[in-house]
Amino acid sequence: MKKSWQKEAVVYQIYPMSFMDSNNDGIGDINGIISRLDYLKDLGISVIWLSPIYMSGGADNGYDISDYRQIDPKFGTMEDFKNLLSEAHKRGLKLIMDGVYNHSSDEHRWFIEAKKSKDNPYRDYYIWHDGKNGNVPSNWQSFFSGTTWKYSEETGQYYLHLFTEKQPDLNWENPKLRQEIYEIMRFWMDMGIDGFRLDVINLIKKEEGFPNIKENTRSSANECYINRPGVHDFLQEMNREVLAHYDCISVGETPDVTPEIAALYTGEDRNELNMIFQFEHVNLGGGSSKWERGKIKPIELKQVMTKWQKGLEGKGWNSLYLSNHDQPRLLSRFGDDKNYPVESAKALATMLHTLQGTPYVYQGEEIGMSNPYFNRPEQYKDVETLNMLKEYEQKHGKTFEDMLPAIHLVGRDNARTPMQWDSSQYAGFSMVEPWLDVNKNYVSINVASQQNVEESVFSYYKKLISLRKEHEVIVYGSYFTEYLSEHESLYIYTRKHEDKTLIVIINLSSNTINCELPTEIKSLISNSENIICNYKHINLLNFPPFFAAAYLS
Ligand code: TEU
Ligand code: CA
Repeated sequence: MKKSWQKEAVVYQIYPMSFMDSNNDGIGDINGIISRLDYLKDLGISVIWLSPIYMSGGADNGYDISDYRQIDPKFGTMEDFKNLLSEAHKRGLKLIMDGVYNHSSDEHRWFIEAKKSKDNPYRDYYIWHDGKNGNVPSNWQSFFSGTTWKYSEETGQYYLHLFTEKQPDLNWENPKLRQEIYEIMRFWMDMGIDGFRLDVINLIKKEEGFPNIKENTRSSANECYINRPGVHDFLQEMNREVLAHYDCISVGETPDVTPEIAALYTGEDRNELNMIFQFEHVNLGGGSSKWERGKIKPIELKQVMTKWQKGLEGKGWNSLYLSNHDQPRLLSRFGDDKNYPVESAKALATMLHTLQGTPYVYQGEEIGMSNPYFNRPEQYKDVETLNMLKEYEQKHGKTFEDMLPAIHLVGRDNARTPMQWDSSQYAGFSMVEPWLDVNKNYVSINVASQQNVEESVFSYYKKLISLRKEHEVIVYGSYFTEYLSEHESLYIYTRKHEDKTLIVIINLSSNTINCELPTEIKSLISNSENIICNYKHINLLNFPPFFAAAYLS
């Protein structure tokens, strides 16, 4: 396997609106991020990924971009951004930006032009259709509720939007559009950024003729606009035109992929992307849609992680994440935020940092932030949640109260509450009331109370990140072998690199597990050093709730 800084990195995702507010308007900003760079340096991460800070229509918190080359004034100025970049680089931190190129904002100059007339030079930057039999062109459903087609009065045609109607899809079939995107990417790369996280990049190719989705299933959507074969031509072109010319990191966000498909996006000889975000583990919990999900069994999580470890081994590279700005807090989803918040935060972190792949830490998980469980409708801001509420009310007569359990479980606002820096009002995020309420638990769960405290979740993350720098086996270790794979909650695996073996044991449940370890593991451990553990005393017959330990031999 080729060695690279992309594989050795630990990436930290910043959601700028909620990270740090420097000018007290209640919204996080670039100068706020600069003021916290030393914190990130102390944590030990090597790459910062910034969710979008470009000029935006504000319909999807920045994922609806109205000018790809400007900074949204609510975050600061271009000068502030350049300053952030140089301050990050000064500290040896790399910085990557979000590239949102499947769609723009309807407030983008291109779209304002395009919708004017059918012969406007920008018309073909977007996807237009007359409709079929006096109706929408297809039965496709938006990720954010309702049809994906919006009728545009000016020209009597529909345009496609896989997300909100304020996010028209860009037409990648148009070579001029593709060149514009590559130029934008070069603009930022030439400024000195270190790469891109590419938003829903496996959706950019749509099936010709826009066939109807047969059933509302994933494989059916795959026949229309997800992972279409032609997407690889676009990505190889993007690689040739942009990525290959820089020493950069490229990570694609790709819903609905399998390891086989992921190998196509990330295979080293394929010249597409370094790595992708798959969704299988975050989509666990059953149900026909996101809002019908239930609890996740530890064994299901084990099985998915193992599937991806084995599936990409030698064929591609994993991105490892348990949360981001679209997911609930990992502690609340995979751990036990009521009874074992600290233990489960550490156990899950152990898994995140010791599987093969590049770990991504989402702001706040390193101090064990959990879902806020807001109970009032006005506390929710996310367009996905708000649209869902409208849809479920219209279609199924459901009220906010009816939907609250689902929102508590998977709503996106759960992860977007302001970063908890200290126990002062508004958690040290701002001096004024923030755009989204602070989680009430900030009084006890915050950075100030954890930095330099040995037992804290923060110190545990710091330790894991530093172990990655010390031991190559954590990065490059291969030959993932799982033990007791049928066990309902003990996750046990080893990884090998040269003459080193890493052994990891994690109890993914809130129960104490009595279990005799396999002989092979016992003998490996007997000749090894314990490099991290989230309990003071280790008893290898009796694993307390969310026990986690890693050994090196
Ligand atoms: O997310 C894409 C995506 O798949 C999400 O819509 C996901 O399915 C959903 O959030 C799960 O509930 C990306 C961005 O990460 C997200 O913030 C944007 O809203 C979306 O694309 C549109 O740009
Ligand atoms: Ca601000």
